[in-house]
This record gives sequence, C-alpha cells and structure tokens, in this order.
Amino acid sequence: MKLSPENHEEFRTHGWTVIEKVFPVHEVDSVGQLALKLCEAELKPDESNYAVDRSEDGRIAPRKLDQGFLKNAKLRRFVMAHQLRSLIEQLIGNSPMLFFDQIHMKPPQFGSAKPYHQDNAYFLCHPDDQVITAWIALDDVDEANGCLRYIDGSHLGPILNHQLAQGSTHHLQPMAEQIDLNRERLALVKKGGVVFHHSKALHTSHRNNSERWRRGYATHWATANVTSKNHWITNAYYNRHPDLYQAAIDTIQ
Ligand SMILES: O=C(O)CCC(=O)C(=O)O
Repeated sequence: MKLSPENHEEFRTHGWTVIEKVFPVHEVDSVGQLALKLCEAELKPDESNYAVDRSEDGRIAPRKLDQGFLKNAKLRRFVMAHQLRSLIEQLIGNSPMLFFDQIHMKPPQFGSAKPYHQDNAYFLCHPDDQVITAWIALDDVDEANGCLRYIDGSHLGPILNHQLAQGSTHHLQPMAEQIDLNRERLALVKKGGVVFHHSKALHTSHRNNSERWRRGYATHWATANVTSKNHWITNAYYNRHPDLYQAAIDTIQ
C-alpha cells in the first residue's frame, strides 16, 4: 500500500491523516471480539475509572485494555502487520518499532471522553517527529460514537504544559485557553482504516452517546534513535521483551 501525495501533505501540515482499508473487515471484527473477551476477563467492578467506564445508573463496561501485545499472540501478529509498518515508515522516513499499545474501548451509551492532550506530553520522547501513533479503527467511527478530533497544525507548536484533569488519576490535559477549537477537525474512519498522528498533534475524543461500540487500537511507535526523559523507551517492548518482539516479527514473515 502506497501513501498518496495528499496523505503526505496532510500529515506534514495538519499533523494527522486517515488511511482507509488498511486491514480487512473480517480481521478487525475478530480482533474487536478478542479485545472484548480479554477486557471482560480483567473487568473488576471496584476498579478505579482507569480501566472501567460507568453509566449514571451504575452499569460498568471496559474503558481500556493496555499492552494487548504482551497478552495475546493474535494481537501481536495484528499490530505488527507489514502494511501498517510500511505506512508508518513512509510517513516518518525510518523503520518504526512498537513501544506500547492500548485498546480504547469506548462502550455504547457511556464510553467516557478523553480530554485534549499531546501524546508526547506523556512520552517525553526525542526527536518528536520520529514518534507516531497509528490508531486502528475496530468499528465504524463517527461523531456520534466518539471519533478522534484534532487541532490542525498543533504538531508544529511546542509541547504544552499538561496537568492532571480535575477528578482524574490519569488524564493529563493543557489549559483550555491553549486549545484553538476553531481549528478542530474530526477524523471519521471506517472499520479497518487507520488514523495516524504526530506525537505533538493535540487530540481528544468525546463521550460515546450512541448505541454502538467505538473501539480504537492505539499503537505507539518510535524509531531506533528515539530516547525518552522517562520510562517509555526503556520499557519499550523491543527493549524489555526483545525475544517476544522478534518472534512477533518472524511469525508474520
Ligand atoms: O481512543 C481515544 O479516544 C483516545 C486515543 C488517544 O488519545 C491516542 O490514541 O493517543
């Protein structure tokens, strides 16, 4: 699969781009079902709001599955797919390596919002243009079920100062005044498509008010020269689990 000049230009100027039909629908359907099964096995009703979303009337559903790569061989094969790595390499010019993955489940009716943030406010990686997120749509994603939203061109500015969001133990966000909502654009994408964003692109997603799931498989990649001021690169799969990482690559070759 080859990126179009429009995709290159969009990624360069907006900081994000959508590529449809990267994965076949039957494959993402089966990964979506597996994600749900793995989440349900881990679901603890007394969990803090990190892993669980709660409705106003007390129902719970999974919010997020971290490190599926370490938990399941099928997920490992899925995220290491050639076509995904090739698209990333075309965007950033060097061979990417997966350092972390998380499936954002956003359940129907009450899947919670993710506040505006820049991924590199968490990762603190350098150089920041060699760090990219590839967000694989496991459902058809639109405004009603909580699509990603971006501030166009925000990747060209600095990393903003992020603080813990009020009432949250885990969401970091910049001050509202620093976000120019006039430049907000929606990333609509069909199941099997991928949204790619630069590590400094400001993005968010709203609550899921629809009757449909909105599962997105966020895969976080860096090139070999990337370092981090905190634990993200030291703990990268390719550093902490080199044999597992190599085996995952070998199985798809
Ligand atoms: O899936 C979401 O709603 C948020 C995803 C996100 O923030 C990311 O992939 O960096």
